[in-house]
This record gives sequence, C-alpha cells and structure tokens, in this order.
Amino acid sequence: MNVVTVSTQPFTGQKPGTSGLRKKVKVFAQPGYLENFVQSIFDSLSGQEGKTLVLGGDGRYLNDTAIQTILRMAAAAGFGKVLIGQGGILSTPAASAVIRKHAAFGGIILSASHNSGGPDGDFGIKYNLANGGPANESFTEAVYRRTQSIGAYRYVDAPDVDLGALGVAAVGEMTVQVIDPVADHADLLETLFDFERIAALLARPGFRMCFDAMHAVTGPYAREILERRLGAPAGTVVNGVPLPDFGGGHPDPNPVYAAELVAALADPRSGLSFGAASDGDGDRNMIVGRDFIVSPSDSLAVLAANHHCAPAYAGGLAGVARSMPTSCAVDRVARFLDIPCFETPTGWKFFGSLLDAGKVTLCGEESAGTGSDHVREKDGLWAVLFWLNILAARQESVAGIVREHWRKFGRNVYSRHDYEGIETARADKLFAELRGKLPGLAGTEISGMRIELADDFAYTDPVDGSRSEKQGIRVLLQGGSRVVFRLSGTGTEGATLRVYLERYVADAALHEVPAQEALAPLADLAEKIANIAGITGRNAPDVIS
Ligand code: VG1
Ligand code: CO
Repeated sequence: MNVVTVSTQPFTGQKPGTSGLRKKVKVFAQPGYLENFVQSIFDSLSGQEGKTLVLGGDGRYLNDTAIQTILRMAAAAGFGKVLIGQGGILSTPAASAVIRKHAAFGGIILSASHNSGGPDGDFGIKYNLANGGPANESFTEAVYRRTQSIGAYRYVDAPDVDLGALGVAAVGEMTVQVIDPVADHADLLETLFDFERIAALLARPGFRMCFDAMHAVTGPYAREILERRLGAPAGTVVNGVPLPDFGGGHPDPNPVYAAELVAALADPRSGLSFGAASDGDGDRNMIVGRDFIVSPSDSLAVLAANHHCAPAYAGGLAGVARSMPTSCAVDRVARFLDIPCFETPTGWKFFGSLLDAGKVTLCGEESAGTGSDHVREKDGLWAVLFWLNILAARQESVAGIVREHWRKFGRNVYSRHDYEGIETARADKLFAELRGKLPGLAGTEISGMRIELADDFAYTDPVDGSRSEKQGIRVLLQGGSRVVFRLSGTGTEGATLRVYLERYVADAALHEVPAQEALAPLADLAEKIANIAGITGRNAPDVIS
C-alpha cells in the first residue's frame, strides 16, 4: 500500500459549530483545507484499524471530489471498509441508520444542511460516532485542537472509485462498498409506521399531498417511500432530483424559502390537503396543512400527544427532549403524559446521550427538526410519515388536529426572527452588553411585562455530566412568555442573530390571533433589552419563521 505523507500548515478557524465545520466552498477548496480537517478527525480517533466507516453527503457542489479525497485518506488511516451511498449520496438520517444497522465505527457526512450550495455557496463536514449521532463536544473540541497543531496528512495513492454503480472496489487495502443510499433508511421507517393505513389515506379521493425535496438530498428517499412503497401518485414529490446547487434555491424548509409550497396549500384550486418539505441533508421537515403552517415546536408537541397513532410509539414514550429555544408546548404534553421532559442546548448532538440511555423517545428543535430513538439524527421523512400516520388514524385535517391540540393544552405562540450577516464585532457588542445587563433584569418590568429570570443558559448532561456554558440568553417572563437570544453556529458569513419569541395563550378565543401580532409586545421587549436596531443598524429581521 503506497501511503503518501504530505506536510501541511494549520488553517485558522477550523472549529466545528452547531453541526460540523461549515465554510464557503471557496474556503474548503483551498489546497489542504479539507485534508487538514479530515486528518484531524482521524488523528482524534483510536481503534479504527480494520473497522467500517460510513461516508456520504447531500450531493452539494464539491461532494464528489471531497469523497474521493476522504476515501484515500480513510485507507491511509487504516479503516478496513467504507460503506458509501451510490453517487456519494446519503441523507443525514440515512447515514445515521446505516452506521447503526451495520455497526460501523463512525461516519463522515458531507453537508452544510440548509445553507445554499454551488461554487459560491457553502460546504460542510461532520463526524458521527458509532451510535449514529453527531460527535459530542469533547470530540469536536479534540478535533479543533488537532487542526491547530497539524503538521501532515496522509493518503493512499490510488485512482478514484466509481460511485455510479452498486458494487465493491478497493482503495489500497481498504474495501469500498457502494450501497443503495435509500434502502436501509426506508426499511427502518417502514417498521415504525402503519404503511398500510398511510397508503389507504394517500389513495383516498380528496386527499392529495405534495412533498417538496427542494432539489436536495431527500428526492430519492421521498420517491421511494411515498411514491413507490406507499403508492402516492407520480409527481407527489416535486424538485426531486438532487442538484449540486439545489437549483439555485436555498434548501431550507421555512415559509420564506418554501414559499411555493405554502402558496400551493393556500390555494384551494391546488386540491392539496397536506404539504411537506425537507432541507439540504434531509434531517429537517416542514409540515403544511390546507392554508395552515404547523410551527415546528407545535409539531413536536402534536407528535408527542398523538404517539399512540404510530405503531412504534403506541407502547408509550420514555420521555421527550427539546432544545432550549424550542417552545414549551411539548413540556405541557409531557406533564399530561407524566413523562420527563429535558431541555438541552441547540444542536442534535445534545440529544444523543439521552437517547442512548433510553431516557427519551422523541426530541425536537424549533428549527424544523424532529426525530426519535430510531436513529441519532433528526429525520425529515420520519416526521412526514408520523404526520401521515396521525392523519390516517384520526381522519382529520392538519389544522383541525393542531387547533384541537391548542384547545386542550393552550397555545405556545412562537416565532423566530433572524438577522443575518451582521458584522461580527457588532454582534459581539450586542451580546456583551446584553450579558452585562442580565444580573439586573430579574424582577424588573419592561413594557408592562415582568421579568422573572434572565440568564445565560448552561447545561449539564444528566447522563455523562458534561457541561456546556453560554448556550443562549433567556429572559423568562411572568405567565410563561419567553425571549431568547442566540448567535447561530451554522452560518458562514458574519454573524446571524436569532431572537426567539414565545407567548403562552390559554384562552381559546385568542388562539387565532396571528402569531406576529400576538408576539409584537415581545419583539418590542427584545428590542428594548438588546438594542438590536441601535447596535446592528437593522430595523427588521431578514427571515421570520
Ligand atoms: C441551526 C438550528 C439548530 C440546528 C442546526 C443544525 O443551528 O438553529 O436548531 O440543530 O442549525 O441543523 P444554529 O446554530 O444556526 O442556530 V441542520 O439541518 O443545519 O444540520
Ligand atoms: Co439539515
């Protein structure tokens, strides 16, 4: 085996964020940039010799060349085998499923998720552990430390592997097996839900659905599951061919970037009763009913409350978990079901230990991510199937189910306001000033609202005891309302400020008040506390979801 060692210099800034390392394609395309990071991952592992690595990505620009580089480096690192999705494709939840099913040592997923793609877009890479979940903070810290001292990377001198067809090849002494990227994941999902009942719903006259794959990775998965296995009519999946630049779109399933789907569901002439979309790497979901967008936080609560509709969860839930900024709607369901509810920092890596320990069955985030203990990633198609299973079992509309949920539990009116591409220095100033104010906020009254608690969220993992500080500033108000401030850890340009607004409304007569209207006083309070306009120069958010 011809191992080539290349000496290299560290690059600054190779620090993984909320979900792996994400940078502009132009940054990743610098000679040695990807290699340094991959070698730093491999240098942080031990015991991988002869073991299996799973590899795949969301098909974005640079995936194909990065995959060949990683294959050569994995061979030099001593891996015995790589399982790779045909065409280099694996959605994030599918990669998790493959790692678990084949008892792999770990996996590398190439994706920048909901970030745009193409030569001017973003690229990303993350490492998943043997449980199928994103590496925890102690591992990503070790990788970051390694990137700062790395002096060489190694690869096996071997030709590219043909990823176009299923089969087995070799890179040096390492076996490369090109697998069907969809089969394992689809098979797993089929064991969780009542496919017969869902198929009957999809065949019912008057029920029509549309799944928008946004030219990202879920196209092949949605076609196989919805159209082939469940018999939905051809054309149910739109924008189903993964493209390196996502067709120029932004593969983020929210009301702004999936506006066409939302408009179709609002138009009675479309005949659509259910719409769904997923993101770049297939782990997020958007659920839309007829003229009704389900807020992701509500979606988590509705799934928890209706767990009995899906065969896999009918026996009960061990517990639920949500990220801190996610609305407290699911907490109310947990209280009703008398099961524990955990509050974690943002990012799926924090759910892993709870899932592994059997403490939770469902988890979710306000950013359109929901999942369960079937894998260790959030799973877009899983959420869509769960909703279809509930619709099939209850024979009610999406809006009807959510409204009834509100009547029973009250409504946690919720919205996230994003201010994108802020100058980093200004964002830092905003947080420094906000942190400075925290000790004096509790007990004060602003715009007629009384602040009960104001702190910088810190988390101690109840399973492994690890501690994570500075996970977002939360201001809790009397009556269950909240304002949360965080800086995004997935952006690649400047800083993105996220302001999360939540207000609990028990009175059913007020449930139909539009969210932005109901939350206006909280937006006003956020402005007063954080001086957003004054410091950033922005008078309105770029994206409201
Ligand atoms: C965002 C979301 C977070 C999610 C993360 C990764 O992070 O807010 O909830 O876990 O993206 O999702 P941030 O740090 O930008 O707020 V994905 O689908 O991009 O892997
Ligand atoms: Co994603």
